[in-house]
Amino acid sequence: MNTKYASEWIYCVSEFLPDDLALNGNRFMLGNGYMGVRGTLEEHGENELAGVMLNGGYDQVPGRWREPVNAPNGLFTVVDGAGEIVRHEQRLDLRRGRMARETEYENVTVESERFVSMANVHLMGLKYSSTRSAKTSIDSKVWNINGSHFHILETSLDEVVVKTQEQGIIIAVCSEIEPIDETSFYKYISIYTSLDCDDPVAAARENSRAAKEAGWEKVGAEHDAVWEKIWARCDVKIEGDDEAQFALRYSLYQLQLTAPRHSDRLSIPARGLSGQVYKGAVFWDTEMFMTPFFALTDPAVARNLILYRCHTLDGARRKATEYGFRGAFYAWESQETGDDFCTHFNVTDLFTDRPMRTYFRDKQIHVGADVVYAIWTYYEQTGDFSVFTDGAAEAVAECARFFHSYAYYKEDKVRYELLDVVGPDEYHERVHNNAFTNRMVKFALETAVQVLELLRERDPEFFHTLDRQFGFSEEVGSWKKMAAELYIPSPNEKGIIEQFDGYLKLEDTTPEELKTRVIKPTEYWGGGHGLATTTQVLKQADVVLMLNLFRSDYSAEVIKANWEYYEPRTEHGSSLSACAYAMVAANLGKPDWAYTYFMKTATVDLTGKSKLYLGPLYIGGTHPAANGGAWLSAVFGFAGLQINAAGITATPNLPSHWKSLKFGIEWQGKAYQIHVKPDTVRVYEA
Ligand code: IFM
Repeated sequence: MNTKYASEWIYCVSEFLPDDLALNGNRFMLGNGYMGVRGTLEEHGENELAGVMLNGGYDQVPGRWREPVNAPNGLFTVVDGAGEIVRHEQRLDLRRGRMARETEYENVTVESERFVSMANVHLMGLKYSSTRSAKTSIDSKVWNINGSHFHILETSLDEVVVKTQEQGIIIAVCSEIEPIDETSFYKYISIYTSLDCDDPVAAARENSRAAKEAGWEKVGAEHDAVWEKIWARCDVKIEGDDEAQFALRYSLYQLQLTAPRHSDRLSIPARGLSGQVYKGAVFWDTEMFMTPFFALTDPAVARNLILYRCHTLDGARRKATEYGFRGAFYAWESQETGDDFCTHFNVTDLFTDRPMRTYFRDKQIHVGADVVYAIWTYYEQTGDFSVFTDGAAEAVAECARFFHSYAYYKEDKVRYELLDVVGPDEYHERVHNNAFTNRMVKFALETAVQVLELLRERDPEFFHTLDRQFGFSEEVGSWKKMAAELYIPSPNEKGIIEQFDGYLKLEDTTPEELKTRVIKPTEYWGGGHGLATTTQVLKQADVVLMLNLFRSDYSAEVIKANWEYYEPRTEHGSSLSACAYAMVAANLGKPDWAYTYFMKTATVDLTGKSKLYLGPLYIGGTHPAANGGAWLSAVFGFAGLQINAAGITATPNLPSHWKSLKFGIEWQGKAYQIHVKPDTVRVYEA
């Protein structure tokens, strides 16, 4: 085993394995929400998947997918004639967000340390030393999945300016070197784009100059100080399980480095800032698995994530219109405008090499309800009413309007139904009455009614202005009716809630058995003729996720029956799945069932054990939703945290070998510490 936790805060790899390059690029990520820097070595370039991903900057090469921009790499430094690697150690310090490496080549030894400043989001710092002199520059020949995005405008050793193809975004990377001795130096690298300011070149130059003037110690200390504050808010301490402790901390680290603290126009892409997989797009992952974490640990970040959806509401309106509906239909794959960049043919058939029609974009309507869920939980937990007047009330109401226009009213059954949808389980497309979707939509409609009432009561002037513009109040009655009469599948005589109409009549088998039928290892199990399509095998938590969110609607017997029914049928082909099973099991008083799923979600970016291909498409990278899921599983699962009008309570369900679990939350503007042991709970103001 060449990887280890060198201490409770340090992750360390002590061997250089070329096969692990992609994985280590993810594992050793640094970032600050503005940019994500892959943990490749300074001498690495496009072949080793070096990456400086810019959050929110997208570009399209004609005829290819739109993807986030990988900026010129200012860390690039090589020593000619170094030879083969003899010894290598690479360390990531989670507490301070710094990566260090020491590599002995046949002819030279290289040491470096780097950070991506949390205090100054445009800045990276590199300290480099070698036993022979090195050449440092800015590498503009970068790794891209869908073609080269740059026209190079200027290039020199310390300044590269490029322009993107589609929108002509100017990206300026400038650096200043401070020599330490003949073979060692500090390098201050700055990135600005024309999305940030009018003159990115001048801004990047000035930023590097000022950093050099301040010096390594000072800019480093400012960066460390922000990380210290971050950890003070979100750290979780597990007593009795060092492996789980490290994995959970590491998950929080990965999540934090993606968080946009500096802007309310950005969110967190499904693969974080680790690359261009999934087009760098924002999915429901953010609202369901990340925003709840930030809402309770760093509400300002959660607010930014919510405002991103408010700023992109027009894109969602355009999508609703495109499909012939009213209101807002949020994108399945959202970039900077909120338009949907998910393609109609999202997977290539491995047997025919032809694009397969998938319906994620058209039918995964639950995404709007997930946005509403995040907004409402944020409001409930923070009490921040201003989010509604800053755009969230309009977003919530437009989602309700969309759902009403999407639904069918069945006269004979005297109920509303949601037909032709895709639920979280993407292996079964175009199904009717997916339990998760229907329940979430009911929640969204009820929330919309509640939000408008709240607005009318607390800010009548704003309410009337909004209403004059959009006429929501005329529709509130129809939303109430639909919420009351929307069909929610009930448990059958065995307590099982059918995932969608007809699910229980499908062939009953397991993922293990399906694997024996596979012809090509990475063939896609869903779509029109995938292996799972005609069976009850589901890709990811669906009914179980619904039960986790609406626990109080169901008895413990029903929840248990469904966990036991769906668990052996779930492939966990999505990293979003494990945490739902962990949370529900823990709340059933089965923490040892939950533990396996907790560790699966908490270690996904350490082990790299996640699905790497969707058909022939590479989908690797980091997994911020699973990282968020690790926190949710610990806090809402093992600690059994419940927050409602009555206050904060916890009902511990700790794994048998855990002695205690301690964490902080911020609720209604006050900080609390919660310390649970198997038989005791302490909640106190911090
Ligand atoms: O949003 C998920 C989806 O639920 C399953 N496929 C991957 C997406 C991005 O993580």
